[in-house]
Amino acid sequence: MITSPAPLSPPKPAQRAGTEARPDLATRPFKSGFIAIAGQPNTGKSTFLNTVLGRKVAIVTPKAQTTRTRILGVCHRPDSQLIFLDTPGIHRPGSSLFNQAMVRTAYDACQDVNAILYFMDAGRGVQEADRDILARLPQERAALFLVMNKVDRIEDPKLYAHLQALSDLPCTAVVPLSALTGYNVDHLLTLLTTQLPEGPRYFPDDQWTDQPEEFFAAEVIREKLFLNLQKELPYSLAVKLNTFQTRLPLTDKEIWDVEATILVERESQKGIVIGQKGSMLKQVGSMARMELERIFGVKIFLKLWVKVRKDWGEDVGILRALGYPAPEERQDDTAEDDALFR
Ligand SMILES: Nc1nc2c(ncn2[C@@H]2O[C@H](COP(=O)(O)OP(=O)(O)OP(=O)(O)O)[C@@H](O)[C@H]2O)c(=O)[nH]1
Ligand SMILES: [Mg+2]
Repeated sequence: MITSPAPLSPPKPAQRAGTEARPDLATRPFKSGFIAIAGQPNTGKSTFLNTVLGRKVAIVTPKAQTTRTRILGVCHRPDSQLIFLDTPGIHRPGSSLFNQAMVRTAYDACQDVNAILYFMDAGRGVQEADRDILARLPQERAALFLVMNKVDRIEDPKLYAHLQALSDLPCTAVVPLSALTGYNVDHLLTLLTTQLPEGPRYFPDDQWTDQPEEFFAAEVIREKLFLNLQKELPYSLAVKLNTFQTRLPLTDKEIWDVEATILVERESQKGIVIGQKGSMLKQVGSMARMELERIFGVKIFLKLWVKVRKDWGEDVGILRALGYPAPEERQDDTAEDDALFR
């Protein structure tokens, strides 16, 4: 009989889920470990995580700097458990406290992991910025995989040139990949497993993230704002969940009340987010509600409010309340972070 092992305790080989049809797996050591997914913004890190897990745990948009926090995703395989840490894209943060904290979050996630997947966009190739960032990663402690993602977008000769440009960089492997089509994803997972130590199942079989549902709901609303709003506006907004509860009494179909506040930095932005006669807010709300209903399998009543919170990105208290990275105090290392791309 297959039983679910308790979290954090190494399962006995005979109890591993999915091993009954493969006796060889029952005798192989179980492997597990942590893998950071890092890279410049928009290189497909979150798309990769969702593809590997076969479900959405991280929001994805065509805009850079979509991911703002470290997002943990657990990939359960018969012989291994791969715990991925998706990270904010590493960019030049300038003087913004929030952006500095995001970049620091990405570097911090690369400490104390077994492997780092460094993502690049095949449409852009290898950039000086990639070399600068790679030089700052703790490569001596973790296996480094250089991932050339979005290869579905380029012709082979261009890909060969990109791979050639990586040949002088020390790493465990260079992997051309398409997170969107799934090309080479299984191969990368197999390579990764060879780099992991024997270890326990850190998470039970039915857990694939450590993100609370509330946080994910706020992220989905933010994704729809990113998709619908133009230019710089998405970077000026944040979503704070006020209410996330089951409506009582329970009916046949569960109903959740979800209320969220969209924070913007200026009064003029508030008008754009609300739109003509509320049209933008309605569109965003309806897209978010449909997706949340599909994911959670419940009926959702969603209310959205818009509030101006000038410079919320500079306010440590607000950043913390939003669940975003926030430093203890303003760090005077702008010059160092600015140097990332030089
Ligand atoms: N053609 C193609 N597009 C991809 C691939 N992977 C990701 N994309 C697209 O690239 C864009 C950015 O993807 P994300 O997964 O949000 O990228 P990210 O690296 O997480 O971005 P940040 O969170 O901003 O750092 C989206 O429009 C994706 O659909 C791929 O393999 N092929
Ligand atoms: Mg992302």
